[in-house]
Amino acid sequence: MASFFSRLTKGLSRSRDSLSQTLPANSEKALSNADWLDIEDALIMADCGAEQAMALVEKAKKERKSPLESLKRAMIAKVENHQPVIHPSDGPFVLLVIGVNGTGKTTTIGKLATMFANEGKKVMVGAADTFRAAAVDQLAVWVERAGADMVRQHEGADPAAVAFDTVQRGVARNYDVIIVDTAGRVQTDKGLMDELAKVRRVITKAYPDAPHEVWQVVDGGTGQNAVVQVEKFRETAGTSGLIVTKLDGSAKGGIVLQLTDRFGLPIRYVGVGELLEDLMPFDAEAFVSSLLPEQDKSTDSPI
Ligand SMILES: Nc1nc2c(ncn2[C@@H]2O[C@H](COP(=O)(O)OP(=O)(O)OP(=O)(O)O)[C@@H](O)[C@H]2O)c(=O)[nH]1
Ligand SMILES: [Mg+2]
Repeated sequence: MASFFSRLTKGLSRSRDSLSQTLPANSEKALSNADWLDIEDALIMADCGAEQAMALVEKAKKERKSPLESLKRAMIAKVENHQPVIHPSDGPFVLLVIGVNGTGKTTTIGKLATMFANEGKKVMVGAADTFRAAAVDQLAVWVERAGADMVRQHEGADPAAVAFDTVQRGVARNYDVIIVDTAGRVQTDKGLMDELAKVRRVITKAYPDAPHEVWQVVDGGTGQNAVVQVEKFRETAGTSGLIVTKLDGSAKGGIVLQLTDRFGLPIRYVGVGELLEDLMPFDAEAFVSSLLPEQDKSTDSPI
């Protein structure tokens, strides 16, 4: 877990470095207005968005704690979300995974399938990305590694038919978890967004309360555009949670604060690399700590 935290920290180091310049790690001293403006700028540079950065600074300024601690608390309040994952009382948990091209959906499904399988669950994955045979093969590798099962059809098959088939079979054969992969699509492509809406509808036809969760995978390096992506996917497919990937790369991290604040959606997991173990449940406190200069306190051990 510690190395996990350090990978996340490394990816977000740019944001942290610029905040370190103005935010003293262990000072109780009040900051000047100019200092707070510098912090606001650093938050904007970290992809927090101008409105959000201003709101965070306003809130932190009013606190009586040290500036760093105050800002940290304000940021945690934005990203924290205690909504539990919806689990059906009986029958399989059905998860639909959606998002823009290349955000990491298939990789994340591989990681999730492995995680569930390691918990002793029987996992079925549906390859409803039928655009390219290679996409199905990529998923098959992950599924096999996870010891899960997969429903696939020929290249070019109707994704909704694959999704229906997956859920129907998963229910009939008493699987514990059913995960449906979908092709990446840009939110401006009406045809493909309609197709996604249809995938969701047929899943409900196959099994009335499903999908129990719809998770959008967002590339953490996307920046501001992630906001409109999430807005449109939510309208189309009823997104219930987010997974933010590639936080090990050049992502600046602040986008997570914008998304949680704007949509009130929980971040379920974050991706910090391409390997199986590089997916971790989202921890608000650990995440915010990794964006900020390290606190000079012995109690602040990583996770
Ligand atoms: N560094 C890093 N790379 C990642 C992460 N998650 C996924 N990737 C990589 O991102 C690339 C795209 O991942 P996929 O899982 O194929 O993405 P996708 O959303 O399924 O793509 P499409 O199906 O084409 O829309 C792959 O090279 C992955 O290894 C992550 O958390 N960190
Ligand atoms: Mg994919």
